[in-house]
Amino acid sequence: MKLCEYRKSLTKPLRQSTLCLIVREGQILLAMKKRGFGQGRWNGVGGKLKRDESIKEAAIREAQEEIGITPLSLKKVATLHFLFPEVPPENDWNQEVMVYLVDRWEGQPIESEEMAPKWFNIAEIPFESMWSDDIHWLPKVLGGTFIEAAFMFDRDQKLLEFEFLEGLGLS
Ligand code: 6OG
Repeated sequence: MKLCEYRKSLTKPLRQSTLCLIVREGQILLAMKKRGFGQGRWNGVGGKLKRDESIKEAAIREAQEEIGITPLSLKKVATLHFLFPEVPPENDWNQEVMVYLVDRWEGQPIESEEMAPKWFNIAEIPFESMWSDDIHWLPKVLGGTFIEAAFMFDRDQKLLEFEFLEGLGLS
């Protein structure tokens, strides 16, 4: 199925999730996911919203839980849809992810049960050990472009197709 057809076939809103990219002069803090969805990949920190929580509250809570820091500035830089048409809906892999850049925070990044953080030079981001969508949008948002995009994967988490949807009011 084509990405545009699958998007049209979706009948309910996607589950919302957050992703914070912590940045400082020329560097980005990524964290290695130690378990569950995305295990073995470097990523920003984030996760699903809890009931009655705003997106920003969820982004802050997840950063606290996963690497022990409290974001003080959250700048929205992307809305991304991740779609897995071949995976049963009850697995809950389809999601709408709000991405934030964070350049002020409290606390020192520490390893948790779920994630192990590490600073990378922006010129040395380990894309080969990240979700395969990242190379298509992360350099753009780090360069200051706001992104709306949808990415479709197969059951083995291989990227099949993607679309940039700037200006189409995705979120
Ligand atoms: P939990 O479901 O473990 O949070 N996430 C993705 N990030 C990237 N870069 N690519 C994807 O392509 C992703 N799918 C999900 C959102 C999952 C965390 O991983 C992000 C959340 O921050 C498929 O609670």
